[in-house]
Amino acid sequence: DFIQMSVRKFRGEDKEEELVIDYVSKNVNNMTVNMPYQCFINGQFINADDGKTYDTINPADGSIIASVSSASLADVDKAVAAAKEAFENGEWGRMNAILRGNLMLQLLADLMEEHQEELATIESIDSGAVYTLALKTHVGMSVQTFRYFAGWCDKIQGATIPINQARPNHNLTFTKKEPIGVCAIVIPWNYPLMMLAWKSAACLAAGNTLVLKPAQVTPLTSLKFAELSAKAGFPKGVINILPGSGGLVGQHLSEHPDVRKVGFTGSTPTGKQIMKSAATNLKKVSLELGGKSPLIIFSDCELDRAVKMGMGAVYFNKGENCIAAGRLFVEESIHDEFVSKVVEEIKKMKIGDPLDRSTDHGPQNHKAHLEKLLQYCETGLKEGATLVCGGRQVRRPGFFMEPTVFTDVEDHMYIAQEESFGPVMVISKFKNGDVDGVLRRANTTEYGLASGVFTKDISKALYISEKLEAGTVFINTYNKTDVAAPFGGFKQSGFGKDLGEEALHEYLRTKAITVEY
Ligand code: TAP
Repeated sequence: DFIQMSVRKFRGEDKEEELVIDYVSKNVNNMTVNMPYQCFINGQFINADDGKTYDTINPADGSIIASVSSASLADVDKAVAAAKEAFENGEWGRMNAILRGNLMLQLLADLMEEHQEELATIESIDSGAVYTLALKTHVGMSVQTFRYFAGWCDKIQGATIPINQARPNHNLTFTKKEPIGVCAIVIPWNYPLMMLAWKSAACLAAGNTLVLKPAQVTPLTSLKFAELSAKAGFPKGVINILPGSGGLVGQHLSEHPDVRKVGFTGSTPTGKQIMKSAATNLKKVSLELGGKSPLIIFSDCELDRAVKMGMGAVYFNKGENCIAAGRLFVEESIHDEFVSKVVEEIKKMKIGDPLDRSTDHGPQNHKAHLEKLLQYCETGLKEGATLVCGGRQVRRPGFFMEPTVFTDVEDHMYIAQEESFGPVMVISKFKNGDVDGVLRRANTTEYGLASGVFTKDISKALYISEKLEAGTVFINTYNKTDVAAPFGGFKQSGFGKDLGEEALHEYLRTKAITVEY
């Protein structure tokens, strides 16, 4: 309450404008969820300038959840202008860093936590994530991310640097870390709220303002977040959310002369396009792109753990996981046992309604993605890989896909090289003891997001971790992502980190100030 009072005092009660929200409400998951569906610009929910809308679909049954505003180019211009005004002349820039931190930590993160069931339910119906995972990961880690970055707000410091003196005078140089200005954030559909949190929390902690475009197919938790941010007390214009098309809204944001930074997560081809667009005014970019992360399993591992973790590495969030293990290399001597254990475990997985607490595996995010995955499996079969199980759509309404396993996957095959972004385990054998051979194969990819190794031999594990060309290496674990650890890829998986202290610096610029006395 003290913080709320401080924010109100700082902003001046008279400046409070009433927040008018038109909701789409639904009774689902034993609760009522209230979902804003309009663009959020300059602290207000408004229809798109040209009145356009589109439907967002529940992948569990194909039903329409809500008709959402589809932002136009005029809306992008309005949102960028609001973010620029808020950055240059608004209360945000004058707010003490400690108050900014408290706003993120107590008011926003606490409010998100208070609404965690509602957020997780919306995330589940919009993205197909199973509710239990949505609550723990999609929403839980988003809250943690805001708390983590809130702690950085008042710890952003420069350095004092002894430079050559202009004798007989003295000189001193000091550096200041400044926010960059208006940032655009463009995110994908696999973890809609968490991708928002990873980028926005670092961006706001650094003191910037932002315009965010969620993926068209999953706009609802971003808009709910906009509501909570306004209720938490964020000044108008600091956070703007524009649902709409990538080719239009995303492209215009990337080209916009008043946007100084783009934070992007998505596919490698779109990342390249964004880099080209950003060249218009040489904006700073950070790109978290596709992956085909290798997971190497040696015969000297703890096999049951490797099976469990290996399955999580592939099937977590129905495979719609950027760091998913895109290819498993299993040492010949344990290959058949590993595969049969995986198949046994798959039989125990419960596929069904994502809101059911006992469900392990929900629907794929949207129809076009499911169709792409089925095509991917067709290609694998045509190329001569062995389909051990799965490969088909599940016979029930919605966009469900069977957990799939391919073996005998050879290096030249499409499924060995390209990511599926779905529940498809791609297994290749390697010769017993051939450490350098498997390393070479694991690195023969233009991607370099994550990787993993299972072995009890610590020297071998560290040697492998040194040689793998990937931004993240997991040893005897997988998917162990943490808000404090930098996350991001090498090579064509992009550059610039999310999370950890490094992410903060993606949203700061350094000014060097020199005095003579
Ligand atoms: P994309 O097609 O690249 O879409 C990502 C976002 O970019 C969407 O919001 C999209 O809008 C927008 N976009 C499309 N064209 C654009 C353009 N010309 N300019 C600006 N923005 C544009 O990726 P996707 O298929 O949604 O997501 C899956 C991919 O993301 C996978 O490759 C996956 O590996 C990667 N991913 C990577 C990570 C990390 S951390 N490296 C995390 C998650 C996902 P629409 O809504 O219109 O499509």
